[in-house]
Amino acid sequence: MTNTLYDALIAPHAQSDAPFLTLDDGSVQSFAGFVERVAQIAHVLTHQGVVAGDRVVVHAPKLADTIALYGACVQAGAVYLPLNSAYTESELAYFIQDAAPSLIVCDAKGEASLNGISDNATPVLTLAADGTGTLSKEANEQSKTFMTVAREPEDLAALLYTSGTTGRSKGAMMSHKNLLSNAQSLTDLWQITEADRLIHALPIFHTHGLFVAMNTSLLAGAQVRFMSAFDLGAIIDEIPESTMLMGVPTFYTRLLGDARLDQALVRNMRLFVSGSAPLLAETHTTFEDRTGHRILERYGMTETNMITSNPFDGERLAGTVGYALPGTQVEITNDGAPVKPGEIGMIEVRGDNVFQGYWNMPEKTAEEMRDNGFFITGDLGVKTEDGRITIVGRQKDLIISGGYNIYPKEVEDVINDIDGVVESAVFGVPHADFGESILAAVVSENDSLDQDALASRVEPHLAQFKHPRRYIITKALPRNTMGKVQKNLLRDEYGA
Ligand code: MLC
Ligand code: AMP
Repeated sequence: MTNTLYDALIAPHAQSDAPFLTLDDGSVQSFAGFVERVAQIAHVLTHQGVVAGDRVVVHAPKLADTIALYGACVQAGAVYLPLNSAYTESELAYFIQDAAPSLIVCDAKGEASLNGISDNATPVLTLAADGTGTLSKEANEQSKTFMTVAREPEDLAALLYTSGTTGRSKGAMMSHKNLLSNAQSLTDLWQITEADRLIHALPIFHTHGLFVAMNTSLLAGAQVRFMSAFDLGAIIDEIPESTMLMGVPTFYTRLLGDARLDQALVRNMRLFVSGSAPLLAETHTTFEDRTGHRILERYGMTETNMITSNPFDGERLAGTVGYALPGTQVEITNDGAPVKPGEIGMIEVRGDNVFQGYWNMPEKTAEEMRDNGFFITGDLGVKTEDGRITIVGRQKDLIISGGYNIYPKEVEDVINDIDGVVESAVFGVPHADFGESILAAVVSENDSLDQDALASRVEPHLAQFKHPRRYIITKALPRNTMGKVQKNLLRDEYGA
């Protein structure tokens, strides 16, 4: 009996008393303790009727038990479906209806609304920020061993929702092989070992904090300083005791804003990784001047896991995302045909890292996945003769704020639904902390729709990070001769 991910990431640690997760209160969970907790939670899943292939929705705080729940889904053969803890009730309703989960695990505060959304048809267990709740209570009573459910490389391990240019979120189906192959590539390339200690301050509902950070640590047997949330002071405190940090560019600009960051502080650190959004070349060079470390920038996507990385040994070039990972092919194309080195084109990716398609959306999968297996990322790039890739822009209409993706269409749909709004255009402008910030230009036929009125109508529908930071009331949106809204003109006008 084999279970691809469990056998590689979790089973090898069953006898290890080495520390795995160090939490904010200083308590430490050993690897063996983690394996046992995974088993206890796997029993809870089974008792709730979860069987192989069933989706388990997780809308919970960042806790050791949340990671054990991910492990338990793997061990029980279920499909782990994490959701951003900032999502509103109306956002959650869509995911639950689309994914038809067999179990929902949520923060105690969300229990009533999630029960309402699922019409009490799906069992709901709770996991509160202090670690209490019905999931942990039931788990405490279970055996610490569990008969692992067989799962093949092609079986699904996770479903990660990603928004799209159409405004409707799509569930990216990730197989055991997709996740394991990428964890193996990154662990080898970045030379992660059991001597490492990773500072983990990312959320665990996205591919970066969950798969890039946790799967590699589990595979290598590395220790993790598992922070419940981003806390600059805590990161500074942990740096001398740690060897690695993985973050979005905002982590690095915030670190640079702290006078304590210097060469002496980072003397024990081995690697700083950045990804999920473009790292400004200026941040890269300033960070090197202050610390002597060249941040290693890598590039990825929910659907593909990680695609490229700057070298571990070798030149990490500011402004580039490095080379295709081993086992991953990257082509720069024009209408599907590869262009010459130095020419700009669409970044396309093929390899074991590329997902199985969108949940329940074969037509969307067909639009973005070519018959030859290449996935069309929507990012524009250029490749040198020797294969080094630079991202030069995006064809998709996307804003990345602090590493979170915001698809303007989703926000425009909400604004356009407000009585009196004629039309709107949502766009990103440069922001010193978040990289990009979100603005909305609104054409309205109702004079009372001011900044506050618009903000209060949008608020209940969208997670906080998707809220426009400013509404610009305007008579008309700039359009080209084809009638298409020219967001570049809005960005130029309001960018400053
Ligand atoms: C928080 N806020 C944000 C925001 N994060 N607004 C816009 N964009 C964001 N990213 C809101 C808060 O709700 C708050 O609102 C206000 O902004 C200020 O919050 P803060 O205290 O400064 O934010 P903080 O909690 O410190 O969070 C910032 C952050 C966080 C950068 C640490 O956003 C973060 O962890 N980002 C990482 C996201 C990530 O993991 N992305 C990977 C996706 S996977 P108010 O009104 O209450 O003041 C992917 C593929 C790949 O992209 O390649 O990895
Ligand atoms: P997501 O859909 O949330 O997985 O976000 C994936 C997108 O983030 C990619 O398609 C890119 O546009 C962007 N991205 C990730 N890493 C980088 C990077 N290093 N530089 C620029 N953009 C990045």
